[in-house]
Amino acid sequence: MADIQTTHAAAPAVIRRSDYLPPDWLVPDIALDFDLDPRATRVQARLSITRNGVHDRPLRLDGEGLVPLAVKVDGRLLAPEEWALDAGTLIIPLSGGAHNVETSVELAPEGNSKLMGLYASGGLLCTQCEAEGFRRITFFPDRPDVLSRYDVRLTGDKTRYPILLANGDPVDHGDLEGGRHWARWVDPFPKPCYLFALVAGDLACNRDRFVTMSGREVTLGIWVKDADLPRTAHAMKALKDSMAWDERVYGREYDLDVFNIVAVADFNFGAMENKGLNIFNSRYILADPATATDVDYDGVEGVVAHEYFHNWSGNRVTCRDWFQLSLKEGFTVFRDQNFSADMGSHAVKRIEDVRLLRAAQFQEDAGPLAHPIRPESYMEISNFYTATIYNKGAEIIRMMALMLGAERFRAGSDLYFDRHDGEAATCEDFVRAMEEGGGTDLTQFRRWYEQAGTPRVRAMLHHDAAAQSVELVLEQSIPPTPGQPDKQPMAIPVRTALFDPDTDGHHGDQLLMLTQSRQSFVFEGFAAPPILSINRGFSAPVIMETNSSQDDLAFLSAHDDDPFARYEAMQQLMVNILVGQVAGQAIDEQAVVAAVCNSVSDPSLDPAFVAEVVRLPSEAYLGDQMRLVDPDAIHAARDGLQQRIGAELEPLWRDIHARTKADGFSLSSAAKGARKLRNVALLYIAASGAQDGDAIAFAQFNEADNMTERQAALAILASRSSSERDAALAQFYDRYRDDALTLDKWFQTQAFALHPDTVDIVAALGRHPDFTLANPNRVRSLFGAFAGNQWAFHHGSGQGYTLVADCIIALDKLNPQTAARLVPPLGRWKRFDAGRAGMMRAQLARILAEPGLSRDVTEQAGKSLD
Ligand code: B3K
Ligand code: ZN
Repeated sequence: MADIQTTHAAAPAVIRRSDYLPPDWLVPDIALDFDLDPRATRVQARLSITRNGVHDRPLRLDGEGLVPLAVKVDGRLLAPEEWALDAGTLIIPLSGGAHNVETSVELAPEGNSKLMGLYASGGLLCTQCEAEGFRRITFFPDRPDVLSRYDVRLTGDKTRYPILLANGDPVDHGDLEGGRHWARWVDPFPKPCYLFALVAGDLACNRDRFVTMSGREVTLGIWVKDADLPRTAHAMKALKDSMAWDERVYGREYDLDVFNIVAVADFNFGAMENKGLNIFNSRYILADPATATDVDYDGVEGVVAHEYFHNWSGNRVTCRDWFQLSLKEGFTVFRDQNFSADMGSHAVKRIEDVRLLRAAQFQEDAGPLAHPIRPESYMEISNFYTATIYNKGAEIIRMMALMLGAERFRAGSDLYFDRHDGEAATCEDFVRAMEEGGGTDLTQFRRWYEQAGTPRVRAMLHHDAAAQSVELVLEQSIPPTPGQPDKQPMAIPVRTALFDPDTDGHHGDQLLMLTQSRQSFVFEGFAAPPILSINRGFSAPVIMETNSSQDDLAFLSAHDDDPFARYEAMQQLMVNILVGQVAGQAIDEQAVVAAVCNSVSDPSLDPAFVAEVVRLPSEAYLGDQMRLVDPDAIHAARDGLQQRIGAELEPLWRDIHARTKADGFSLSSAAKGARKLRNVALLYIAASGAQDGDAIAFAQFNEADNMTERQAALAILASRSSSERDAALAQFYDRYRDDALTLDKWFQTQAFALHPDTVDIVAALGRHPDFTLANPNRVRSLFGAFAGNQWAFHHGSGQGYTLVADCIIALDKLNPQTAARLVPPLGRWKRFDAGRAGMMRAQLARILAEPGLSRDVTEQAGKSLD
């Protein structure tokens, strides 16, 4: 592969964790004055600064794209030779230990297509500062360990911007001449600048209240466009549930008089936890039965909770530097996962979380962008908001919680919050608090923060009939990852049980600690060989390999009392068949058909759980199980098994589909579970080859009173070739063309479709009048979804690679952060045949050769080519 030459600009500078130095200057207080205008917003900043330690270094204030209109120190206007601008940074030599520094700049939010800093979205002005957007608003030491009290005054046109919001509590407001008005907000809690926010616009409010555990009343507001008000009830409920949950489970109370959330249509991420003023991608706020699926409802609940929980895990205790990002993100994901589990089903939530971890994080850990949850270096921090930092980070906290037990984990988290309240902390501070508060030694466990790569654990069970004992041998290995050729053994908590096949019971759930490369555990009292249930609850984020037979897996899929292990046994049963078939082996499918039949016929099981269990693993997950991915063979094998399960159990699926039809809409767990199972039944009816499959799906599409059933039917039809398919897509478009979030589903459903023409369809959709690169949701719906469709993206023609690369190149000029997130699928070339690998590399090289490429995309594409 050495033939590919790239001609690109010098690689961006590398920032290293080991280079951390405390800030030279602190900013205990900042006053900001915004004169808002979409084309010319004036920002005046007054910083009280103090020298940190003994040194003679000048004040350096980060800036990006800013031109200082005036610079004053202690009230005196500086002459241009008294300051300097170096690559955006404002440098002011100062002699004393404390000063007031004032700057003023002008911004054009309407022209800000990066959606970082102050920008315009649908008539609103809003901000996004994490990680380094504040430097696009004003000159400031833009690093998370500089904490300041903010006093913010917003002035703007009263008709255009009747609502003026910022962090903290509102303290004053008033009218001005010429139809203008102002508002002042003060946030008493010192915070890093990445948590700064403002919003100005014509917004309606869903207002509510929450009384905290100490009896303080908090005014809650969810601010949206007037027409969207009816779609805010679920978010408000989620917010109040989250506030109560954090008090009950972590003893953490809200601390300001108001808590505001604003929904915006153009947003690079899901949402942002700015102190007292969360700003959300509207897709995680707005929900009603006609346009939101149950997955969307759960997404709203989970993200509202996540951002709220950041008030403690992120805001009150923040990060010292961006290498510590998982300190707030991993912990907060763990908190939101447990909240959602408490609100719904623990079993189903765990399955969903593991499925996501495997799909996103295991892939990342196995590729060129693998990094530890506490990285050692980066070029562009925006590239490190990854599944590793978030989801693997959450698993690391989960393992600590498991090892410590609930009470000791709570003691550790109390110590962490209390000890570091108001500080910028490190991952090490968290681990130390867990050790001291929880009374344990996590020395070896710290390797989870240092080593990238998913550990592989091999489990072998040997029965000794004479000694009536079993020996469980566990071996761990961690594959090399970029910059880390050799790995040390991890401390891996493995929940295990040994089942007696005759009684269906087991001999107790045990937590085994695997700390060496190879370890043996002996269990006495087994006259007959038991069946191994291992990594129960997915106790550790590892790839587990066992010597379990298909019979053992079938047994566990019917009898395991740990719901995750039961799901896992069924998945493994399916994986073994499909991977075997792709390798050319004929493996009996009957065991899976029988196991699926058992699960759907067991009335004691929760329908939502059954729906998870009987679904085949995704094509991408099957690809991950193979050294070399053959997308066509995987698709054919999976399609074949789906058809067989559909056809053999057709009467059962028809029965389920008929009896799960609800009378009216409800968001109860039972109703959601019924819809989930109903949609799986429809999938299998359609897959069975039944003549009326498309008609049944089309009928569900037409008759559904909710988006969960309508979209599922559309997705099933989108993968087929029939007049019903075309009619459903056309009707969906006509009905929802003016509703951006719902129209996203139309794009996404077609991009995900397992249809032989998906590549051409996506190419055409990229030219559709409703497609725009300016809206990240729309881009993700089409090209993000498409890049996750293994069969289509890896089309043998290589056209899929070209499409995504074209999008990355065009988008990079507008919004590098969102463009960079599309790069990783092209970086998986090592897992594909030489033809595909060559084409993927050629696209990466083409991207890198693009003049003026952003730091974001340069880092991702450059690392992906290595
Ligand atoms: N903390 C924000 C992340 C925003 C990152 C933008 N590059 C969202 C969250 O994790 O809650
Ligand atoms: Zn977060």
